[in-house]
Amino acid sequence: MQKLAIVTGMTGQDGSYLTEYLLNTGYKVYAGVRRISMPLSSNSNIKKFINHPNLTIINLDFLDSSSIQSFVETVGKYCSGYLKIMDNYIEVYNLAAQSHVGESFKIPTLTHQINAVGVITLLDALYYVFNKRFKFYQASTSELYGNTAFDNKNKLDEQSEFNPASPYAISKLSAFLTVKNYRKAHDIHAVNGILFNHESPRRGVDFVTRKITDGVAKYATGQNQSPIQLGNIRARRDWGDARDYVKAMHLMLQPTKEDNVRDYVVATGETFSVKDCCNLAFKKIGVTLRWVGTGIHEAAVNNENNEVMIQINSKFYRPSDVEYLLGDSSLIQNNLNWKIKHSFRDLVFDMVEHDIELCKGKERGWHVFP
Ligand code: NAP
Ligand code: G4F
Repeated sequence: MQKLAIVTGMTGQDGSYLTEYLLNTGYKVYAGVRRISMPLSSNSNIKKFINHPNLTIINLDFLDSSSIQSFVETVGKYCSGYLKIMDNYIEVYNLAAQSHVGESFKIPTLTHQINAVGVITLLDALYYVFNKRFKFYQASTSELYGNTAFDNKNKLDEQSEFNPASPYAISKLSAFLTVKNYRKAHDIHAVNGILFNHESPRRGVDFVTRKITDGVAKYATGQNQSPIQLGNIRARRDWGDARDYVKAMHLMLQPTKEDNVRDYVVATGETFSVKDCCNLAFKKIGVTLRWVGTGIHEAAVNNENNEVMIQINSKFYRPSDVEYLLGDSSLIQNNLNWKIKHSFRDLVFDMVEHDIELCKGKERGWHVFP
């Protein structure tokens, strides 16, 4: 029988890959999307599958509790026949969020409203409409750890201490605890994926990897020759490929063995600095960077001709930053057979290549899930 899923945040990086993956796997998907003034079809993340016959798009805004309730009730009506059959569940993937950590310092209340209060409202509505006949995936994050691993450089796993260091992380910790409480109190298959950073050609351009690959592409195609402006280039992240990570989300809602219904860390086990990302992205277009200066005066120049390629701009510093993230995803690899397929180098090269094609006015045909 055809499986059913709800995806929130479909227009974002992960939501678009996950929806595409579920549709390709034969699911019927109900996607919650907030109203915007531009037509949805102009969102390049989703235009490939927006007219898929198994995709139903319904308005959903996490800033409005009535919108959340009416979204769930609408899906409930569509699914009533399916849920009359014993052992049928609807899978809910909650990916909607104000997901920018730096911005969360400027809009903390909005961030908390969407990322924390929105999750309580959604779970409450789901429980009211579906009772226990839904499984719930929450997009949790390695930001929960803050700087727990900064001094000892240990890998972070499901047992490591949380130390949130931003309004974003605090909102996500609230949602994490809400989900755990639903699992324990109501015996619902509700789990948190503690995902470390993951990137792709569909990443928003204000996240650091895509900002770098976009800047490199504009330089390579002659569209912009001014240096890329960055903040904390020493920060290290465990960067994976979003296309591997959406498969982990799906796996987390499949287990039937009770022990495997739990929160999982999803990470590559390798860490790179923002500087490493810059070096790799420029390498893809044949430019070797040389780093000069220190602190706010640090810069990267083209080793061949001393042209300045990267500068520091204090505007991109955060009031507090997470300096070091490195995860251990052994548990999900062992329990659910999740696999890492793409390396960080391949990911950065792929993003640069994609951005160069975008600059040239071409869009590559993505065959993400053959
Ligand atoms: P993203 O590209 O920023 O996508 C966020 C999605 O949430 C978009 O579809 C956005 O819709 C939607 N959204 C924002 N505010 C909303 C509102 N008020 N009502 C309804 N929808 C709203 O984020 P992502 O990188 O795909 O991440 C997906 C989820 O995973 C997020 O919850 C994020 O916090 C979490 N996460 C991400 C990473 C990562 O490295 N990517 C790691 C750990 C956890 P619009 O298009 O209308 O803005
Ligand atoms: O790319 P970022 O903005 O990602 P960040 O803050 O790690 O958050 C992302 O990953 C989290 C998982 O750990 C998600 F939960 C979250 O939703 C989001 O997807 O910044 C990465 C690092 C930071 O240390 C930042 O200070 O890069 C540093 N950085 C340096 N210059 C910059 C810049 N970040 C941005 N966005 N822009 C800069 O110019």
